[in-house]
Amino acid sequence: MTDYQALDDEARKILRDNDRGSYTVPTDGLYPYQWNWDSAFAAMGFAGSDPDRAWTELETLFSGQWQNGMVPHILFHKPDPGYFPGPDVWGCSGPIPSSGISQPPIAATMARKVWEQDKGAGHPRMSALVPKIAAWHRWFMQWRTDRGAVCITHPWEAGRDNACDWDGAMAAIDPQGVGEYTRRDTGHVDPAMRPTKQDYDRYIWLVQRGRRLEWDEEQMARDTPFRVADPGMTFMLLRATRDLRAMAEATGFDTDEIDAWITRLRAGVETLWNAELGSYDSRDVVNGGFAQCVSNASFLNWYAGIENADMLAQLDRVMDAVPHGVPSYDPEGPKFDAKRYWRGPTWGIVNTLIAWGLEDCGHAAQAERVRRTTRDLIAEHGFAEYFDPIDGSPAGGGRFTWTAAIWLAWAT
Ligand code: 2M8
Repeated sequence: MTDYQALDDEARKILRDNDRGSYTVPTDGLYPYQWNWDSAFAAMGFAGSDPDRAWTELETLFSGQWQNGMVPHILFHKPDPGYFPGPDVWGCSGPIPSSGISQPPIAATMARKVWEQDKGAGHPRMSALVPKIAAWHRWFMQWRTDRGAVCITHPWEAGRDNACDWDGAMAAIDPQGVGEYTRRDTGHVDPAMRPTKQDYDRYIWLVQRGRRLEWDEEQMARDTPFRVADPGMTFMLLRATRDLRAMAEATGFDTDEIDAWITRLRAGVETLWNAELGSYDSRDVVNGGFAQCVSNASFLNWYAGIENADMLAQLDRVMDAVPHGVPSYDPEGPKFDAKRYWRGPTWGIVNTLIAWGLEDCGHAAQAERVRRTTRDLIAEHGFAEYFDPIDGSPAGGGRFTWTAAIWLAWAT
């Protein structure tokens, strides 16, 4: 018999242990800083028991916002030798030492969730966040769209670091001159679960390029070898912009510009439909080709309010193919790797977003299937970063903030 009370207690303890006062680290050791979308999930996790702490999490995230509106993917509040690359490698000059790229924009969606649970006392805090979130979304619309689809300039920006989606664009990078560096991630977890050295050379090469160009968006966009339009980012920004609109309306913030973003993003989604694959897919903006990948991000269309019967059939297929879905890459695809991070494993956080979307669009049975499989994985194997979709074993870091957060807010 599963002891749900004990698991709830453990989830709350994980959030407390990873809490650094005004922000939460994803997990002790492996990720010792504040990550953007991890933090948004943490806010959701805190909301049920401590809305004040949930708002603080989001406010701390936006305290690192750059003048151009960008909200960095990592805020390096305190130096920590346990993670590479740190602030000295990024060389950024925002209000808080940070990385120079962003991450999946789910903060608006989570802010709305917190606000819905804390409408009275939370209203002024939500109101204060709205213009900041709008500035961030404006930055995405200005610097990260291609035909309305949201592009990434670094695999880390998508949050799905080594996804097969980027293989083609990564191969176009010649990481010559990147120099020697020491990875820290492989000292914390099994290297077979992490990106390869080939991947890391290119990650670091892209960071060095951004730094050389002083993180100037206009310059970085010129002659870049890496620019990929991502269904995950596009669906998440579309959903988040609708959530931003709801909050803007409630506070009297102008919604005309927000409506125009929604229209453009909606059009962008159409450019990511790969008819040959029968799925939403990443599109290399530099050479125009599709990645030919059904990933877990492909299934975020419902989360963005978009119905698609072919995707429903794809979802049934991938969930029938492995016992513990939703896998981050098609288990029947040629590159599937059950352990390697974003190339096969199941991620509870993405499952959460997929299931919310399914539920909103009236696919209750599918939503319940995704919820149950995620709940059982966590109940049986603990609060891991991600899971092997074939045998369910826990992978990556343990005692993970976002896994604890989805447990408390959604999985049970
Ligand atoms: C992973 O990414 C970081 C780089 O940002 C890393 O591997 O060093 C990803 O899973 C990302 O989505 C996540 O936000 C981060 C912290 O959990 O770890």
